[in-house]
Amino acid sequence: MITLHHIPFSRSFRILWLLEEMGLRAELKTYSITDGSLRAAEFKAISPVGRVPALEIDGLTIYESGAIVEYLTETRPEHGLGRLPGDAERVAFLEWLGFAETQASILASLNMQHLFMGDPTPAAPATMKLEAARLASTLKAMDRALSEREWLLPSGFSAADTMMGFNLFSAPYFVHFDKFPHVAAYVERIEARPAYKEARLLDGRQEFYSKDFYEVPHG
Ligand SMILES: N[C@@H](CCC(=O)N[C@@H](CS)C(=O)NCC(=O)O)C(=O)O
Repeated sequence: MITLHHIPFSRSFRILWLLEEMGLRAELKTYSITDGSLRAAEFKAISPVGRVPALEIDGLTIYESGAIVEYLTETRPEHGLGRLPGDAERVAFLEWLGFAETQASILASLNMQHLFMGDPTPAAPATMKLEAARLASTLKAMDRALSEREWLLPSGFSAADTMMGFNLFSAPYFVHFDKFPHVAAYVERIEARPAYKEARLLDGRQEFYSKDFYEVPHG
């Protein structure tokens, strides 16, 4: 029995999708980001600052999406979705897992500024502009890598794609993708994957974004 602590359209999708790629199905415990359930003592016993994902598997409870990805790929190497020590792509694999959080932390800041700090908190246009530019530079790095290959690692699809690919749900709300054609084509390849499609059906409705694009307001 596998249990995934989950919020629709959040980083727990990385794990939902990876499990589908492995042919594994978790029971979902779904939370809302706004109703206080993440702050309950019961959930903090699972994830110390009340964040998703957390995964219960093999008698363990694991939080941090990167740690979960490493655990799943190392304990289930038959799926070929990790790059184990000794693999020529090991370092690149680990770099993408870390880079996914570099990029996601910028997205979290943009989400905070544009979506969650409503009236009467004043928006901070200078911060929004800076974070959008920092997000664009991470997309540029991805675009460069993807100009040479279909997936982030030269040998093919891996869990690095589930870590980074999830970020591309949110990124187009803040940066237009027309400058990043290889990233745009990569999103199409992701969306064509059967495991991704299945995970999207299981994910649930996003309740964050109410606009197609969030412009930086004039400060
Ligand atoms: N580095 C962590 C970040 C987890 C995280 O921040 N998750 C967000 C959802 S995408 C969350 O649970 N936010 C709830 C909150 O900040 O209260 C990971 O990769 O698992």
